[in-house]
Amino acid sequence: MEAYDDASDTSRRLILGELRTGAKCVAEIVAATGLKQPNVSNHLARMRDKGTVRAKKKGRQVFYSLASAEVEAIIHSIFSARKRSTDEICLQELTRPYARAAVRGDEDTCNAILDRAFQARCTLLDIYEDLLAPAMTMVGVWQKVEAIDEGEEHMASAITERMMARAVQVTGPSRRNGKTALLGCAPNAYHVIGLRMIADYLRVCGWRVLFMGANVPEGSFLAALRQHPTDLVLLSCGADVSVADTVAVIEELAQNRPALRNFKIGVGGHSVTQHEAEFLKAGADFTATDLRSFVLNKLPALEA
Ligand code: B12
Repeated sequence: MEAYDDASDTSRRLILGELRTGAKCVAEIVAATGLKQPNVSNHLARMRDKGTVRAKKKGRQVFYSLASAEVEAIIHSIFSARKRSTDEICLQELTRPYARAAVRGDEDTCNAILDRAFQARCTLLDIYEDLLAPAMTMVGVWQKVEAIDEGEEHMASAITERMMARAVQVTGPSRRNGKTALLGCAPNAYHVIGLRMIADYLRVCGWRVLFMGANVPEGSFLAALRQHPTDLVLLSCGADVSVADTVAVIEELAQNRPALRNFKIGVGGHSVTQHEAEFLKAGADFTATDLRSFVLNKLPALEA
């Protein structure tokens, strides 16, 4: 059924979510989703051709709604699975117990917390943004006030990376969308957990993902880009000490991209809030402060 296909696309899922509550015009959908108007119109036209939505003219305006009871049932089942996850457990309440277990090296408890999230059918986005990312922020606070030592921080990081491997296995990839993303950190940049979250999310959305991880040696990004036609290069800069190295990588990528496929460059990580201007000046097309804002504000255009 085409509706399942449409709901696997991030922008279309947002639009279909809005139409669940009744017919809406383009302006209302734009206001509710934050997507750009041409983007919304384009998706609606395609979904109308496929029989997922229908259009009805009222006066001078066109209102869109889900095309049939069958489509409504499919969209309802997709969204109620998502809703149940937030109804049954509150991931934010599990953040502290998770972080405490992770710094103690108590992987069994971390696994058990993750199992609860799976049972409640939480999405990968919710598990990453509402449980694992805030838990790691908490670990950072504890380390800063010296309530834990660096070894415990490392242990929590390693456990979290293993939990993410589990979460992404459970979610599984959707059908390939034909796009390729290359992800990595500049030389001497070691904050990789956030970037891995982006990589996992792209993979489940159907992207081909080339994940190079932390501390990618000089020249390796270009070597990989020559080998693999790539639509998007994503870098993470987790600490201010890595800004100069990250800027150097962006400059090198931006200089070489006309000769390669004209890929977009995006930067995220803890340092983008303070250093966004430097990354954009070096040639990045965008920055994003977290996974959810990347998914909502940047991914739709990249997938269009
Ligand atoms: C774990 C950790 C480490 C681990 C990293 C292990 C690993 N495998 O990644 C280790 C021990 C290696 C480490 C080292 C250091 N760290 Co550290 N670290 C942290 C900690 C506790 C958690 C980071 C984390 O994983 N967070 C969870 C993830 C999910 O969050 P995130 O990285 O921000 O990612 C999210 C977004 O930023 C975004 N995102 C991230 N990348 C990308 C990329 C793209 C393209 C997009 C779209 C989005 C995106 O999406 C993610 C999900 O929302 C933070 C504390 C904190 N408040 O964040 C400090 C922190 C980031 N570290 C810090 C520092 C200073 C360091 C060191 C310099 C310490 C030292 N003196 O050696 C070194 C630097 C190493 C280096 N050169 O890279 C500072 C940075 C402050 C600053 N402004 O510079 C922090 C904030 C701690 C603090 N409060 O002082 N660290």
